[in-house]
Amino acid sequence: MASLKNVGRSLARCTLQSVARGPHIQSVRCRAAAPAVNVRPVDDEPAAPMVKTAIPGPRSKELLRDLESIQNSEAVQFFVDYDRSHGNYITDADDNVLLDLYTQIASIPIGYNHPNLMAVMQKPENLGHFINRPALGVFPPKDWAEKLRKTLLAVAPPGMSEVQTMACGACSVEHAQKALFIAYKARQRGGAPPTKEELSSCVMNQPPGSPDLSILSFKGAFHGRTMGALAVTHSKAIHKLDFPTPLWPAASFPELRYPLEDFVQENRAEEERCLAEVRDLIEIYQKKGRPVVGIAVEPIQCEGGDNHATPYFFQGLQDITRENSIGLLIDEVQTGCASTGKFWAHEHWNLREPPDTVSFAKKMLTGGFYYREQYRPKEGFRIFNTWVGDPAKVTLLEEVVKVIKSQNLVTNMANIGEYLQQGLKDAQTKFPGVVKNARGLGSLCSIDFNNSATRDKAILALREKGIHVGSCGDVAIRLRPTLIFQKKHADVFFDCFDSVLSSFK
Ligand code: PSZ
Repeated sequence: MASLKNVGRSLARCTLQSVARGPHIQSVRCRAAAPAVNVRPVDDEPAAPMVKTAIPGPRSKELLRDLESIQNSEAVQFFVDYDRSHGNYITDADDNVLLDLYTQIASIPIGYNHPNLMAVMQKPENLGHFINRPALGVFPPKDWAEKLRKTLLAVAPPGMSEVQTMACGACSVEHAQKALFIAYKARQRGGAPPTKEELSSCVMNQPPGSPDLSILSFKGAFHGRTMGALAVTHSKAIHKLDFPTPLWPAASFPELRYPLEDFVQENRAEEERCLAEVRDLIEIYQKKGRPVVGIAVEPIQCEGGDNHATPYFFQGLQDITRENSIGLLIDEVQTGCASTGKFWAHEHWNLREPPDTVSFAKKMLTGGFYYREQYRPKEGFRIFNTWVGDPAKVTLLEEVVKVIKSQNLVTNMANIGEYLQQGLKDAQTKFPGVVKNARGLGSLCSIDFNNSATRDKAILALREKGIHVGSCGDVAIRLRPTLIFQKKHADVFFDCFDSVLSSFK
């Protein structure tokens, strides 16, 4: 109950120890004649938000009391009627209809109850995938390779042709990390099998079988909450408190000034500083006897506050991994699947070669990671668990990929992203004392408030008007619209945003 009364407090509490960041705007590039976008309207999508009660309303509060008798439900914001949510609009348990720019923490690709996905659920030939969840690593369905080709491989990052499915995002990051460790040790052994001593010591968490190795990550990063993923997560204390995570190096992530194009020199110097820190840490940890086997990085630090870096930084990181013969893990759990105006955010960087591993989840519906050939383990059962994913989710993804391609939704995200970013820039011009640092890449955009309290108040004020957005970092609100978000939806958002900001002036 307490949390529903105090959503603001709860939001504030989640910033126990966040890293304040500088703002950045990604420049919008000119595109060659893009294919026409043809976003088909979703049946039953409301035309506008409609708010009838406080949110959470009486029914949500009642349901919360019930849930709280079973588990800690402090994080719950409101209960949802998923059957009555359509397209870009979410309907809560009290019949309030909200335009959803947060989309289940950026994880609904083509809106609620998309008709094509409803149809997939009803096809008799798909039922087996939904009813019988297999142990994919040992007993895959007969059409599994074909399904992977039609889905994950059809949208694979350029130059990557191998993929491993997993369940959630953290699990995907964690197994990608394991692929880096396995490849590193395999290289060291030069083709020789592990020694008897390695095999017996690893079972007891002892060297040499359980070696002292590390993965370098960045301050402000979020990669998930399982222990390996948590070891490279540094965004908030609430994620980390009480867990014995290993002491691995964390470098500064660039704190850039915005708009990026106005501060090219300063930002270049800041990125050089961070790259130098990465180089130093690799050397220090080598000397310490805890060598770095890879670097994990998000294309945009999302949970940490939507912190951007430029292609120069990521190219530099890749150079460092090449110089040191270590792996690069690009975590695209939040940035992947078209929202940045390219299918994968790292496609914006013109890397010299593909990254070594790319993790995904959220809008991809299944977790997993792509990897380069040298990161394929030589033995079975090394990257493995009972389910290693779920064909039911990949069956849905097949339709999502079809819709993305047939309606040119990647281009839609580039176009709507430009519109959203411009709207945010206009807002900061109109309300300079209230908001600043409008920034984004495609539709994945955000804006900062002067402090956390005002940001939290804005989120609640927007919700009262029927607009659902998310927070990130200490002072930002972030927009994470569906891939079928259009100008008409953006206009609804901006009308309400303008009125909330006017009330703060
Ligand atoms: O509080 C949480 O646990 C949240 S709030 C947002 C996320 C998690 N994002 C998940 C995420 C991510 O954004 C990146 C870049 N990498 C990994 C993850 C972990 O994914 P899940 O939550 O599926 O384990």
